[in-house]
Order: sequence, then structure tokens, then C-alpha cells
Amino acid sequence: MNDVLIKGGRIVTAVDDYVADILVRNGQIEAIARDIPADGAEVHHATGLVVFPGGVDVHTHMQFDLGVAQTVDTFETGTRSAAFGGTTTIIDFALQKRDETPKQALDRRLAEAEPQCCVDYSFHIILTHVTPETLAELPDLINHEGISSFKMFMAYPGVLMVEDADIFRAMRKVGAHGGMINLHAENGGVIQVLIEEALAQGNTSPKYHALTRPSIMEGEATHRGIRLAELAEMPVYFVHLSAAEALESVVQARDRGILAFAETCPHYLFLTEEEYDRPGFDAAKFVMTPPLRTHKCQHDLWRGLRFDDLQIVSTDHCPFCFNEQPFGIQKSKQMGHDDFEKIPNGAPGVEFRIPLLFDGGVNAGRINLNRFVQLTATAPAKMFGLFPRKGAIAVGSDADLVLFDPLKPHTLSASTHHSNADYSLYEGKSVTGKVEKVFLRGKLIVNGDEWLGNPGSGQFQRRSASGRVM
Ligand code: DUC
Ligand code: ZN
Ligand code: ZN
Repeated sequence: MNDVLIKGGRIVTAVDDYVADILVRNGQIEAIARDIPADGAEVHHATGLVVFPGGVDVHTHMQFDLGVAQTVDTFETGTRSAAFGGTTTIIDFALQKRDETPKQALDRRLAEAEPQCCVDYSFHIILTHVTPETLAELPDLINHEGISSFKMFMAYPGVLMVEDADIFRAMRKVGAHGGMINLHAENGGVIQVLIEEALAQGNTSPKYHALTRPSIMEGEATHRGIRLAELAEMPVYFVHLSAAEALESVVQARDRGILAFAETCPHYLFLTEEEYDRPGFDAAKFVMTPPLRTHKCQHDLWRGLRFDDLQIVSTDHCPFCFNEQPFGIQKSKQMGHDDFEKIPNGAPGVEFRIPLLFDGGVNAGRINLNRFVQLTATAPAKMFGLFPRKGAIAVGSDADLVLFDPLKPHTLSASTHHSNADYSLYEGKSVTGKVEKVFLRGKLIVNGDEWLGNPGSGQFQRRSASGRVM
């Protein structure tokens, strides 16, 4: 592989901001200096562009099989979409099915991902049954397989929900070996009561998805999860935090010195519950869990990002089509046309995290450029044991680099995105700031609108401890 020389870009990391050249050799950053001679290297001029570390999205669901429904992006289409959005590493999920151990779930997902992934990848394992056999596998997964984070659900009783005692058991075991538990924090039992009541009253439309998942029940579960982690003396990470009440619990815990961390997602930062008032079934496009919240929640989430009460922005890219064709009813929101509980929960978004956060965060004056890099690349890499290989522009780091035009306007749309989803949450939204070139370990994979990557060229990333180095 030829050396690559990126000349004259404005290099922005979580702490730095300066103009220099970057020399890439064998997929890693070899040197950073002024006026590095080309010496036969493949040269990319970056004057006027910002160069930042490839994005790390720690919450995606490619080719995700929930039994009743499946997401519509394969590992190939989903990671290509990620790359066009400036993301060069994803952490997806391996769901432990009823008859599987965690290791078997991981092996199944690795076999699916390996021939298809166009960017680098890892997995969190979703623990669904905490048997002695499950617990016995965890140390080896953390210490030898490079899987240091495990998701557990406090919601969806009878399907994915795990009892508090089992969460506590897993926390103790995982924590003792350098791992972290990621919690989906909602009070599943209470929510189920509200769902059954709504359906019994004939309230079947999409907006009842939101009305039956109140933000105080996210707050309640977040508080409970923190207390469990406190007792287990281990770090805990809240996925897709959306509610002001949940953030309040995280803030209080952090003030008490508890290792409580959380991510939020672009849809909670840019959209509100008003989307559920759309006429007809259109509101189903916005059915995700947790649901979209109030303006007050949105305001608090931005404050959380500014002051490090929230550490990461991930997408929870969980794409389904709106229409039944061409991918079939099981990949479509139409499954829940007559019953909101059957609408598959989730929405596409992996491609728009970076442009949205740049436009609505940096351009809007809510966060600065360094914080933007921290939230999209450096903190996710540190939190989940990928740093400094990922999330950094430094000698010896992987040359995962994004060349970004901060002044270029463009429009977000499903007609131009690269996901298989047939709609976008942000259809027609204009933003300023566009991904121009993306390098994965020194190889140019995105050049404007041109795709130069290959399925199978993404590499599995073994991770070190999670939740320890922040
Ligand atoms: N949780 C997720 O993390 N993604 C999709 C739906 C859900 O409940
Ligand atoms: Zn979840
Ligand atoms: Zn998710």
C-alpha cells in the first residue's frame, strides 16, 4: 500500500486545532508535521477542510433480527451508509437468543459481519438470560475475545427484559473483569400496563407509543440502574438517554462520584414529540424507543452535552422501511398499522450523526469543534476500549480520517442517503458542513459521492476495558 499524504488540512481532535500535513503508512499515522515531502505518496490536498478522526458510533443495529421484525440494513449497506456519514467504526449488538450462550451469539454475529462490513466494527453482547453458564462465559469474553460491554434491558417484559437481580449478578461479574453494563432504562412492567390500557380503549395509533412510555419511567429505571451499579461497584452506561428525569439521575450520581455514563442520540436533540401529531400513519416513522420527548428534555440534553453529563452521541441506527415493499412486511413500519405495539421500534440515522451535530451543535454555537470530536469519536473510543487506536489523530493511531468541508451546504434526504431505509427522520433538512473524503486505515473509501470501499474490508476490533478511562 502506498503512503498517503494529507496536505494542509486543519487538524481538529478533542484537544487540538492546528494546520499540518499527515503522513500515513501501512494504515497508521506515521508523522504529523508542516511541509512533509510527498516522496511518491498519494497526495490529498485538504486546504480549507477540517480533518478529524473517523467517527465511532457505538450504537447501531445492522441486520438485526428481533424475531418478529428485522432491520432493513445489512452489515454491508449499513456500514457503507456509516462511511458516507464520516463514521469508520461501529459497535453493533449480538443478541443472546433463547438457546444461545453469549459466546455463541457473538460467533453468529461475527460470521454475519465479517464478509460484509465496510468499516471497522465490534459488538456489545445483549444478555437476555443470566444463567450460571452465561455468567461463566463473561470473563473470557472480556479478557480474550475483546468484548468489554454488555447491554441489558429493563424494558420489554417477556421478550428482552431482565430482572434487577440478574442485572446485579451480571454487573458484579462484568465489573470484576473490567467490563461495563449498558442499560436500556425504562420501567418495562409499568409501561406494559399502560400499553394494555391504551389498546383496551381502542387507542391504537402511533402516538400512543409515546404516551405509554412516559419520561418519568425512564427516570425511575435510570435511578434504579445507578443504584444497582453503585452496589456492584462497577461503571454503568445508559444507552439512548432521552428524558430530563433520566439525565437528572445521571447528574446526581456523577456528583456523588459514581461511574455513571450516558449517550444520547441525534433524534432526541433535533426532534420532539410533536412529530407524533402528524396525520395518519406517518407518525410511525418516528416510533423509536425511548420515544421523542419534549422541548424541555431537548434543552436539557444539549446542556448535558456541553457540561459532560452526557459523554457520547450515538445514533441507535435501527432502520425499518415505512412501506412494505420492496423488503417485506417484517422490515416495515406497516406491521403496526392497526396496533402501535406492533410497530417495529427504531429509525435510520447512522449517516447523519456527524453532519447534524456539526450543523446543529458547532454552527449553532452549542458546542465547539473539539467537543464535537470528543462526542463523536474520542469519548466513544475511550469509553469502549478502542482508544488510542481509534478516536485520535496521533502518531501510531489508525489512519481513520475524515476530510470535512465546514462551509458546504447540503440537504438530508432518503433519496440520497445510502441506507436501505426508504425514509429519513430529517427529510429535506438543510445543513452546512459535508463529509468530503473518508479514509479507513489509510484507504480512501469515500470520495465525494463516489464509493471506493469494499465489503469485508472492515476489521473486527478487540476492545480493552470499558468505562474506566474517561
Ligand atoms: N432499544 C434500542 O437500543 N434500539 C432499538 C429499540 C430499543 O428498544
Ligand atoms: Zn434500547
Ligand atoms: Zn438500539
